Amino acid sequence: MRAALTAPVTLLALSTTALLPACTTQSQSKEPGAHAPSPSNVKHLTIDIVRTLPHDPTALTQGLEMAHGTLYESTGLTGHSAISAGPPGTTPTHRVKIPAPLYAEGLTITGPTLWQLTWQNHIAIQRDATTLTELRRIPYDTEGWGICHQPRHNRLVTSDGTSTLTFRNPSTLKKTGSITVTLNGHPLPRLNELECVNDLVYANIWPTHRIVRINPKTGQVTADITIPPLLNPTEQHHADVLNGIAAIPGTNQFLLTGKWWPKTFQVRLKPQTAQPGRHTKRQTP
Ligand SMILES: [Ca+2]
Repeated sequence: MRAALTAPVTLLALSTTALLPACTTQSQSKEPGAHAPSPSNVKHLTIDIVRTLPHDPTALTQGLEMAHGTLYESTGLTGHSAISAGPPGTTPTHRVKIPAPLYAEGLTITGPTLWQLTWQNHIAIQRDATTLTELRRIPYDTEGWGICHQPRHNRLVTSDGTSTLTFRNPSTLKKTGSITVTLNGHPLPRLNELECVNDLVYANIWPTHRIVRINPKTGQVTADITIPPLLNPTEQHHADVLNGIAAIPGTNQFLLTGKWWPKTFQVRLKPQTAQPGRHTKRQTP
């Protein structure tokens, strides 16, 4: 169960290598020079914190998105799921509880409405984006993890915990295509919360404090973003992993939060000057 993860102390130690599938070994066993790897075009980025905002520490964040000054958040767990909306860092002005058996997951705004996924209920809920009132439910064919909207392509991008991003019709959620996400040629699984920014897709990798930027035309990861420990040890002890990415429209900044995090962080991306992974530290409770 995704929410049952109780050992975040181990998460920061997960390296890129640890997340790669077994095929990595295969490529290492080839004769030297047989298929020399090409230089990586993946940028290594990290973040600067612009400001820190409060976040509901009881919110098991599963989806985060911002539109027209309103921050939308979908929170999970059966019997505790909800959707909320309001100015960032304030008590939400709107909140709708989602009773069992539904377990809410990602959300995305599609103009005057929004879609909210469920994890294993095979249901997607369409809501009024202003009032959050439920408009309809439709069947959803896979596990629901992340979702974001690319208006210029008239499509939704969804994740299901694998390395596949699925493109969907924004009105019907029917599949219109898919792509396998790869990092240096290897499929990258556990894509979770998504954020569409123009033609690019950002995804955090469950269960890590790591975000990748994906070119959805090719599936290739173009940037590997290391998120340093954002919570102090006491806060992290009561929290779970990072799982919320919301681009702030009109800026190059993002809001980041996580499951049961007491804070939301407004951040901007910057190049990582040290070698990737070298300064990744274990976090102690
Ligand atoms: Ca998002």
